[in-house]
Amino acid sequence: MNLKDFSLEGKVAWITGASYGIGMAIAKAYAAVGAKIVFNDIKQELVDKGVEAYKEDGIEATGYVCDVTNEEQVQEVAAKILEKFGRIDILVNNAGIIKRIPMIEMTAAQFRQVIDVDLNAPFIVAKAVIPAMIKQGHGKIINICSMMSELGRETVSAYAAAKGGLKMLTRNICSEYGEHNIQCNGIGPGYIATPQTAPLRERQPDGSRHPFDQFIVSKTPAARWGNPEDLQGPAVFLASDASNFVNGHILYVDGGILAYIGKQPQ
Ligand code: NAP
Ligand code: GCO
Repeated sequence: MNLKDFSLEGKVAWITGASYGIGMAIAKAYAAVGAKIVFNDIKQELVDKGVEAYKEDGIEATGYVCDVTNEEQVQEVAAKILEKFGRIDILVNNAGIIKRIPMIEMTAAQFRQVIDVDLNAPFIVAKAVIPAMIKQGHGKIINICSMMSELGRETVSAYAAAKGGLKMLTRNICSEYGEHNIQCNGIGPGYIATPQTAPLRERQPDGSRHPFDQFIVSKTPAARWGNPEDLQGPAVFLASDASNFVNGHILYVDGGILAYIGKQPQ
């Protein structure tokens, strides 16, 4: 075992939706171990903010405006990356949305929108990079899954359907392209403190903690929310040569949630 196996020196990594939050934390970790960072986001304003934030950390990230549900835009970004760097070693399908609406109140259009961003888009982006990865003779694809790849919860039917599907897309990419030395794995974050989960942590008018916040802390053996930084080590591992025989796996980074039935009554 050579610890250099964890290095990403000289590799090119594309992280989708990485102008803040989990995607940015992963990108910063990749840069710290030597990778060149490319990211996209849906709005110019977000891309500009992202580029600035990377710069503050001494990272020269390349940012593109691109809607991951738009196959033409995604293919264009893949072509630009190949033109600029000549390779795409790592793809992280991070961009995602959630709609917390009881299923019988959710419109079919809202359901489809979540499926489009959280499931169809990872297919579109992976499809855009796999040919280059085959040519290179190697590639790493990491799909950001969720607790909802395994568990259900009130109000997140579309998200759970998409993230469950993303788990199976991960296994299928592994099955279909593993022989080309492409490893496709997932990371299933537990409850991570980011803007996406901010509504679940809002203080109550009387200053007390949100009931969902209390519920998550009691449901997590680690007894806390995760931070985007908790995902950095696992993400580096799955992007690096240290994981070359790990394929089709979902690595849950959840402080133990999936292992735990919940606090027993006192
Ligand atoms: P997030 O709010 O989901 O951030 C994702 C980024 O993707 C945002 O910048 C967002 O832009 C962008 N995006 C949305 N739709 C897009 C599109 N069509 N094309 C391009 N970019 C798009 O924040 P996050 O909490 O860091 O989540 C990152 C990933 O982790 C998501 O896949 C999420 O489902 C997953 N995840 C999060 C948690 C958690 O607890 N936070 C737990 C498990 C899994 P906008 O700001 O404009 O929306
Ligand atoms: C929710 C969703 C997400 C979670 C995450 C869990 O319960 O609202 O599941 O917001 O943060 O995806 O892994």
